[in-house]
Amino acid sequence: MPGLIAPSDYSREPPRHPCLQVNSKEPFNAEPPRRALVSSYVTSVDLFYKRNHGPIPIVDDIERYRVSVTGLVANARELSMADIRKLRKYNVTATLQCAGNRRTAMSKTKKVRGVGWDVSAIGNAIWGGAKLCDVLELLGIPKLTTSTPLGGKHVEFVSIDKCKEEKGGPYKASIPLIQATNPEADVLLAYEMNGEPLNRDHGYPLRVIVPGVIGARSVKWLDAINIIAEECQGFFMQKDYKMFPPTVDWDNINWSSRRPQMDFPIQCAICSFNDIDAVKQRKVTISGYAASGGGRGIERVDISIDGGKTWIEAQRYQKSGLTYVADGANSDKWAWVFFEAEAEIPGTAEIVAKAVDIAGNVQPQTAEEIWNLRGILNTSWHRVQVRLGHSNL
Ligand SMILES: Nc1nc2c(c(=O)[nH]1)N[C@H]1C(S)=C(S)[C@@H](COP(=O)(O)O)O[C@H]1N2
Ligand SMILES: [Mo]
Repeated sequence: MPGLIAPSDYSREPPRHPCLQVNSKEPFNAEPPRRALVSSYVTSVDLFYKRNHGPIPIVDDIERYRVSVTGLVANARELSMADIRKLRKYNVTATLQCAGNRRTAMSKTKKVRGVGWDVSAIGNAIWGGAKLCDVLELLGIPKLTTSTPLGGKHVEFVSIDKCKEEKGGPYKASIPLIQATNPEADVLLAYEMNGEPLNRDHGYPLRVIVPGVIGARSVKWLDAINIIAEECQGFFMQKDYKMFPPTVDWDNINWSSRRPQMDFPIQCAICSFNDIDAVKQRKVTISGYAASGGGRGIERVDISIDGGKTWIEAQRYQKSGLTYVADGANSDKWAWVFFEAEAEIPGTAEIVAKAVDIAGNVQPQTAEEIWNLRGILNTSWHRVQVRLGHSNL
């Protein structure tokens, strides 16, 4: 596609914030420190985790940039940024979470393959752009369409970055057409993040945002949108980002036996402490984030200071001064919820957090029971060991 180019090496990467903890340099994968993550409900672009599979693409001429929309539709089109900006603009506050969030902790049970992440491969931003359903309507696909007359049932997003896993080909993923054409699903073609044009790391000039779904489906640096009959056959849909049971290992894996992961499950993490930490006073404030997929709100966050024997309920909030109500008119449906609780700890304490969503889904107790070879979706109870004493660890 003219206007957008994909370098084949890492000599032209964008500048990045020095606070980021870098988990892999090439491709660049990094997350902010825990405490910084929960310092703001809307994550700053600089600190937002960066998850890449190749060198960052470059826009050489935004005027020439087009995204092609083709496939099983009567009238294919090429859309410029001006065409997309002409459509009604929506600002959707949505949390993006990598399926690999908390992978490092899962590896402690038994080694998993993949980039290691602490608890910060997640962030919450205000994404500005056009709704995908409005873009598809330009092509004559009505709202809430399951299948086009030509048999299109999925919408594939294709990028231009060069990914090793795709043997140098681009990153791609798809979602069902019914979700793409549902205005309530809020799937965006986003050109802004927190009121600014997207930066290179996050998909400039145009990316997909699929709220409530693992980050892997929110394709950055969009080159083409294809209406297709079957779900995308790319590596990241078929040979990655699938959840297997603990019995499956690299010698007996059958990738086609599982569906690609879409919604993320209920998750929460404590961000006010490291996994092993020290405090100067008995009285502590325990805070962090909770999020669930599919737009499910957070019903409850439970905190224990005795390893899970007894529990107290944490307070939840999205905006200060406004009580968070799951499914409430003032709540951001697709966004994380912060929690906070105060407690007095004895000399040493295992502090635990677990969240419950509005469907009553709860987090599993241990990583063992959900261990999977790719180390995705570690949503086990988050435990930190805290002792009274000096904090120079
Ligand atoms: N083109 C492209 N899109 C991509 C990726 C990628 O490597 N290339 N990574 C995906 C994954 S796995 C995640 S978690 C999110 C991360 O988005 P972010 O870097 O803006 O946080 O982008 C997704 N979209
Ligand atoms: Mo991811």
